[in-house]
Amino acid sequence: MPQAELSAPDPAPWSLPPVYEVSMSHPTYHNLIGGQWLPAVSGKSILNLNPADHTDVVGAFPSSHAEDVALAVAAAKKAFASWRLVPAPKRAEILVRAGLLLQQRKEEYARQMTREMGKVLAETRGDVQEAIDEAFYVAGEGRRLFGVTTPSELPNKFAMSLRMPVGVVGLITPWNFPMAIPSWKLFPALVAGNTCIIKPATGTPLSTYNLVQALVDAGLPPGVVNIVCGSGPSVGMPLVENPGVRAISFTGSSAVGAEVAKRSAAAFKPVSLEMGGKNAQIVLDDANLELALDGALWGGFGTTGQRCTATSRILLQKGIAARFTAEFVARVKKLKVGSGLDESVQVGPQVNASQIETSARYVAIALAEGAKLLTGGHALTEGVYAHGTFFEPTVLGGVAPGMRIAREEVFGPVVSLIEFATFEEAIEIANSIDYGLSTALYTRDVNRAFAAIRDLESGITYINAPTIGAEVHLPFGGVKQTGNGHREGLGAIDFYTTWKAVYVDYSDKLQRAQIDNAE
Ligand code: UN1
Repeated sequence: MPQAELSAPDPAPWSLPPVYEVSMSHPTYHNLIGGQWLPAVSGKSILNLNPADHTDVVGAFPSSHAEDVALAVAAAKKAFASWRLVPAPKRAEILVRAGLLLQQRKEEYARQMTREMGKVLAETRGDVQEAIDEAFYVAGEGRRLFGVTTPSELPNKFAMSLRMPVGVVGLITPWNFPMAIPSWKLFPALVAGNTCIIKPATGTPLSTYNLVQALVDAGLPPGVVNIVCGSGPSVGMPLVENPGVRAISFTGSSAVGAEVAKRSAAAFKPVSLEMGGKNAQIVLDDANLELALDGALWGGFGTTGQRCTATSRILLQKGIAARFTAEFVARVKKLKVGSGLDESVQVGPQVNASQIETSARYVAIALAEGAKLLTGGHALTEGVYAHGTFFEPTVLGGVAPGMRIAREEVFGPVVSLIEFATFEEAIEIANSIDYGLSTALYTRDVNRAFAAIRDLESGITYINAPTIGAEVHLPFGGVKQTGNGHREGLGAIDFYTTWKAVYVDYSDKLQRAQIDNAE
């Protein structure tokens, strides 16, 4: 049995920079397995392209398969034997140091993230900041992994419950928050004593490398975090099905989430799923309209509409609907679309061509259903847009709650306007979908605000603030088909630990629970 390490590990003498070789003028990155940067067994790689300019190759990343996953699982298992014995406050110190390193590297990492993912610099700085916030928040958990003590029913017997690590955990993360979301999963998993294999989104792995590099430089021992890059079917599913992986945390689409859940269930493996949204912002007649417009613009078109929490339905009460619509459309028309590296741009590209196709397809579906195109609706393909995947900020009016455009997730810069008469009707429309991630209500009526907090079926509700903008230390997740009941942020530790009940009998005789207790 390995001994517990009493001091934090030395800063990573084993670490190599992830840039392994340069070919065709772009860097080639390898998997991180057991502290070594290894090429995929297949020898193949996947190019990471700048969505604002596909001639700009960010790097080549390994195209891995089940055999790479198996190597990573073996490394993570080996590392677990000693990592679980490192005192949690010491594990937490590594997170603090990683957070400090991320602060130093924030600008560099934000620029790299804009290059690989597309969102504007202000937002990629926010994404790195979210990982910094998560590091400092979760580091506090190192001294707060509280268990519970309770009186035993028998004399001279002590009872307590402890949080134990789960073991090797598999983390599958999306492209829209390529550093923040990996940090939501990695940091609580690590502080709780687990070892991890992370599969970053196929199109945006570099930001996950940067996050893990900060951990490595902060002193994380080899094998505690392993990165395996590749597609969902070739890496994600083998990770889910590998018997050495004890739990899976997944953020992504509902279709893939359903498959992950099915395969995890077959192995009785705990799985945390965070999936889609069709988030509504409700604007009542008494709302501060300026504030509601600012919120709708940011919630709808921030991150080019590519957040799970993005505002995709705006529910307008009849008294303000015409004014709001006119003003909103005028503001949307003025949004500057372009490369996120240009500080004056407000809306970056969509992440890839398939997302553009989805946006275009949903506009066509909406128009066929009878919605009206108020602005936008097309891919931008000319001039400065020629080499990227850009889509016009789009507003659809006259949308009825039953239409597909009002019920299905688009994950692009496409916002639907729906009118309603009464507050009760607004709540009903907001709740009439299969998803339940985020909702927002704009009103000055405190009574309605509290009724909405109670009645809106969503994991997150904002009053007089947009549907995006969750902070790391509150629970993040949704109800209905958005998730399966787990939460990131507050509550994540519950997923990455398992309870152990402990009984210490100091009576020096056999005491039978339930039986001797009855006397
Ligand atoms: C997402 O919506 O995909 O709450 C993640 C927010 C961010 C995280 C969003 N902090 O908007």
